[in-house]
Amino acid sequence: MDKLIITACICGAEVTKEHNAAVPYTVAEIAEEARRAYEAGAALIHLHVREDDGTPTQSAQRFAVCIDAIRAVCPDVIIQPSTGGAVGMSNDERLQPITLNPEMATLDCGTCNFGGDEIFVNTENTIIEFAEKMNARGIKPEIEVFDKGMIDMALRLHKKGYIKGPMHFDFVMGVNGGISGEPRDLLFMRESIPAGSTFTTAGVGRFQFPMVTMSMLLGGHARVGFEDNIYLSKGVLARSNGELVEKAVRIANELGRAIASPDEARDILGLARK
Ligand code: KMH
Ligand code: ZN
Repeated sequence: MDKLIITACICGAEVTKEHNAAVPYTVAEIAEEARRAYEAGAALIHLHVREDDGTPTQSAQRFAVCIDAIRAVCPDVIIQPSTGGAVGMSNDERLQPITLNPEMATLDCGTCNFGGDEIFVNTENTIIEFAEKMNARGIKPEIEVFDKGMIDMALRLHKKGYIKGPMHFDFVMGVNGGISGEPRDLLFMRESIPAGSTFTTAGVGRFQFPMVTMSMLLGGHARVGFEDNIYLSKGVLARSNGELVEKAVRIANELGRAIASPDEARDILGLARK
């Protein structure tokens, strides 16, 4: 089994300081949360950025400043900007961070209810546009799928040449509108991707640690962080993303799964070093 790549999704676009005061907004807070996650064992930072007041933004300039600040404290970590941004953003707005030519970025492969009246819109043409623009820059997509049908969409676009292999998936389990986070759900997702693909698993809320544990057992990778879950255990708020990464490392140690360094993660994911 490959070493375990731990992704820290430190900030997200929807979670706020009202949910957990440790959610980072400012450049300094984002860099500090990245540092804590990295020092605890994260090889990859899935990055959203905010204005100082917490408003989500996809501004390339804000991403550049945050990436520089993260690089200063985590020199070799893989930084994966979100192209999902926040619900309601336009495609052009969402695509801004790819102009910085990151090693990776997310590619969301379908439309999904996000609770209440929120809909995260990714039409087929949007997915193709994002994939082509990422291909042109040599950016490896992390294929974010919130439901099994989104895997099928990714496989269709792979067949048509828009998404290159080997593919790397992120199974997001437990969004209010997507697939749930029961063991059978993760087995179904894992069995639906082609041999030779890699996957990480993100469980939302109470599904975070059950899903990452199962992912570790299945040979997948693990994503933890405030974007998906703010609790260390039932009713106990995590004080930083670092605590969530530490917990994932403890579980991996118990299961005998070694932790990948950023460069080992690059080899596993086939990333072109930039
Ligand atoms: N904030 C969600 C609407 C991604 O990063 O690519 C979308 C999201 C997915 O977080
Ligand atoms: Zn995200």
